[in-house]
Formats: sequence, structure tokens, C-alpha cells
Amino acid sequence: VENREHDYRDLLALLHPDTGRAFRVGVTGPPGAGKSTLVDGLAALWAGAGARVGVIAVDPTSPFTGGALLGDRVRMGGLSAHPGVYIRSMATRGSTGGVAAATGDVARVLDAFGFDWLLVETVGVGQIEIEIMNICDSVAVVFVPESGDGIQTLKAGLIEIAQLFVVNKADRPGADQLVTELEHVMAERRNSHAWSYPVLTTEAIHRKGIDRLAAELDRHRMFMQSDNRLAERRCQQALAGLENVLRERLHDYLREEPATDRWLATLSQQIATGEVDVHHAAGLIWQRLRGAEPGSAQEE
Ligand SMILES: Nc1nc2c(ncn2[C@@H]2O[C@H](COP(=O)(O)OP(=O)(O)OP(=O)(O)O)[C@@H](O)[C@H]2O)c(=O)[nH]1
Ligand SMILES: [Mg+2]
Repeated sequence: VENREHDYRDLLALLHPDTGRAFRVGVTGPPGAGKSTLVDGLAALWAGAGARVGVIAVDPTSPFTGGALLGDRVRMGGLSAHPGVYIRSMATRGSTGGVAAATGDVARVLDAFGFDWLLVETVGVGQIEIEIMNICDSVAVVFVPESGDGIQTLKAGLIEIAQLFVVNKADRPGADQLVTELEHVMAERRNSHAWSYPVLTTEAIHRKGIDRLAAELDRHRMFMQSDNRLAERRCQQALAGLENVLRERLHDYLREEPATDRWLATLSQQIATGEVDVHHAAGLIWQRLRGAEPGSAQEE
């Protein structure tokens, strides 16, 4: 499914009836904030309590197979060998298009497999990360005291998409200051929303604060399951997912056929030299797509 090979669409269609049960938690934040260490701690805690936990690490710079996590694995006697935990690293950066679509589909496979929790770790730096967050029911953003001059420097977009805020590496100076700033931002939000937007401190490396984070995630899960909220969010996710898949298909259609690819190159040249306007060029492509409609409909 991740590689978009063989009959992956047929497979997903078969799995579809078994999806929708896992609660999906996105964990995002700047590089090196301790996301993997937090995810590791959460997975260990939940698995220890008998839950089944799936982890998707998207484009990790410190993959679960090495670095700090290897140390953890040795120390813990193997989280990834824990029968209740499955970890999948996706090195997708640089692949053309469809990263969000592929991640959404991998999440669907794990969901169908029967995990209670799905943890999706991404580095919160770009648009793709925000798109990936669209596949999650709950998003935790991880900050660290050394993030810079407070939250002003942090991506506003990240704050927008999150329901939980974690200040990790609380053992380092500046954590209290950051918590105060985040609390200040959240105060406004709490006024106009039913959710409490908790700001938590953790020392993931010392497994401190993980239980509180897990409890808040549990609380958010229950919050989402009340008043039809989860159903509404899943509906938004479905729309975003549909758009991702359509984008991926359009991308493939334009790039995979050599003749179409050459046509695109010619059009680009004509746009660059001022011969053709970009909207006109897009219109030509749109026309051809519409012409291709009956064929692709039969293919279905
Ligand atoms: N001092 C301190 N270090 C921590 C804490 N949590 C994690 N670290 C360390 O921070 C480093 C990065 O941790 P990771 O969990 O790999 O961070 P990440 O956010 O997953 O990193 P990327 O996936 O590379 O973006 C590791 O050396 C961890 O041991 C903490 O609470 N305090
Ligand atoms: Mg990581």
C-alpha cells in the first residue's frame, strides 16, 4: 500500500469495512523535540495496559530502528518486540506527490488490523505535515524550551491544528516560560471552545508526564466521541482524504504517460515564453481530462 504497488486499491476496498475503530493521534513538532521518545513512552504505557498500538513515523530523521530509540529498546527489553505494538517508519520525503494519500492509506491498513490507538509522528515543518494531520482525530504538538524566542517563532499553523500542547524537555531551562506563553494563547481559545486545550510538561526521556499526556488523550477521545464530534471530524478527514487521492491520481495521470508528460513540458515552455497563459494551459489539460472520463469510468 505504501509503495502503491500491485492491487493496493482493491486491497484497501476489501479492508474498508473494518476501518474506523482506531483513534488516531498525530504527534508533531520541530525536529529533535522528542516526538519519538514521547510516542515510545505512550505506546509502552498503553500496550502495558493491554491496548494494541500502531505507530507510523513519517519521514523520521531518527528512525525507530536506530538512534535514541535503539537505546530505549535495549533498556526496555524491546518495545517494538512488544506483542501489542507495531511500528512502521515511512521514508517518503522526496517521493513525488501522494505522501499524505499514502500515509492515510497505511493508517487505514493498521486501523483495519485492529489497533486501538494509532500514533502518527511527523516533523511539523511544512504543508505535508499539516495535511497528514488531517488523517488524525487528535493532534498533539510538541515544543521544547530551546524552540527559540517563545511561541512567536513557532508555526501558527501548527498551533491551529492541535488540541494538546506538550512542552517536552522540561528538565531544561525555559520550560516554565514557554508554558506560560502557551497558556496565555490557550486562554483565548478556551473561551470560545468546549475543549480545554491542555498545556502539559513532559520529560519524555525520563518517562515523566507521559501518564498525564495519556490521560488527556483519553479525555480528548471521550470528548470527540460525544456530541457527534468524531463523526464530523471523520467527515472532514474523508473530504481531505478524497482530495489527496484525487490529487495523487491527477499527478499520476499527468506524469506517467510519456506523451502527456511531453505535452506538459511543451505547455510549460509556452507559458514561460509568454505564448500561452497559465490558466489557458490548465484549461486545455482540463478539457483533455474530461475527454478521458468515459475511459477511466470503464476502468473502474
Ligand atoms: N533532556 C531531554 N532530552 C530529551 C527528552 N526527550 C527526548 N530527549 C532527547 O532528544 C533527542 C531527540 O529525541 P527524539 O525522540 O528522537 O526526537 P524527535 O522529535 O522524534 O526527533 P526527529 O524525529 O528527528 O524530529 C534524543 O537524544 C532524546 O534522548 C527530555 O525530556 N529531556
Ligand atoms: Mg522522531
